[in-house]
Amino acid sequence: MIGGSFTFCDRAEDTVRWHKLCMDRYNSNMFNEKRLKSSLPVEALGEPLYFYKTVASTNDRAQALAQEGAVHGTLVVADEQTAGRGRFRRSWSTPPRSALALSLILRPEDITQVALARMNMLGALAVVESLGALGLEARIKWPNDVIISGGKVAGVLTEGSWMGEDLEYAVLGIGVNVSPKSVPDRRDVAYPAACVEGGLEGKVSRIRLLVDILERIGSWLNMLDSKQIYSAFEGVLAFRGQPVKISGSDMELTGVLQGLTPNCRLRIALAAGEVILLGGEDMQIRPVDMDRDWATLN
Ligand code: BT5
Repeated sequence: MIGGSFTFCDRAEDTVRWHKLCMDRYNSNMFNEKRLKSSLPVEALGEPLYFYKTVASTNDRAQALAQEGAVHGTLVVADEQTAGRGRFRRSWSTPPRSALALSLILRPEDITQVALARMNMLGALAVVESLGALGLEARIKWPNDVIISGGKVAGVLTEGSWMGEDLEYAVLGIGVNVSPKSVPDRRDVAYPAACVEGGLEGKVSRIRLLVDILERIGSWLNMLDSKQIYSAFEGVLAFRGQPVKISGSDMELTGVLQGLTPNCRLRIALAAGEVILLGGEDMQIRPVDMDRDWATLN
């Protein structure tokens, strides 16, 4: 028996492969419903918990649950998504054993359209703060991406269901690339992608990261209408003070990113000195000199 396994690991590459297999198994075992449940709820979020090994999209699952009446704080988590979504039906990849995919059902009282836009930024802010606590400098690439020096490490998708003027519920979906296995090929993504572990030494506990993100969402949630949250967003806004190129379906312009308005629109100073506000549509923002500025984030 011992001789057999010794023979298996005789070649260096076999030993490496075997070690990787064990680490993968170890990490996937660490990310399970029982362990996650024992750390929840936090700040009234994460209960009930719906945990899936594989699901099409946690946002779709959460929407279905919300329509059936799921309460505020309900959390949907999956180890793998087979049809994860970004904005405007773009796809979001979540391979197994490597990433976080979560969707929170929120039913805050007296929510406004502005607060919904802020909720989206709040998801990104919570990830930025959690990564900061791990020692990673992250920024929000407006309106819903989290970037670190290597590229996009997380994306947020907030969807609301309205009854006239009233918000019935919001689903706040967050995807985070944790281990290198989660990083899509450069040819498959619009921006370079990165992962949390790529900027750190050692492994990151997906459960601890998830719980920390929830805690931060929970502690900001009843401050959605506050000035503090708006300054927190601006404080971590990527490319602030830099020339950026903004492109939408039928426009493209270049200007200096000054900051945000309280309802999370962009303030852009054009070359002629005029300041315009942009937001609400499918827009892409990137530094004018993408190659030079990408690594600096600020
Ligand atoms: C987003 O959209 O970035 C929002 C992603 C939200 C995903 C979460 S996961 C949990 C929940 N359930 C869901 O079904 N969705 C949410 P957007 O800004 O539209 O960016 C989408 C683009 O990001 C794609 O077109 C790709 O270019 C790129 N992309 C896809 N997967 C990626 C990944 N894992 N890492 C980095 N970039 C990715």
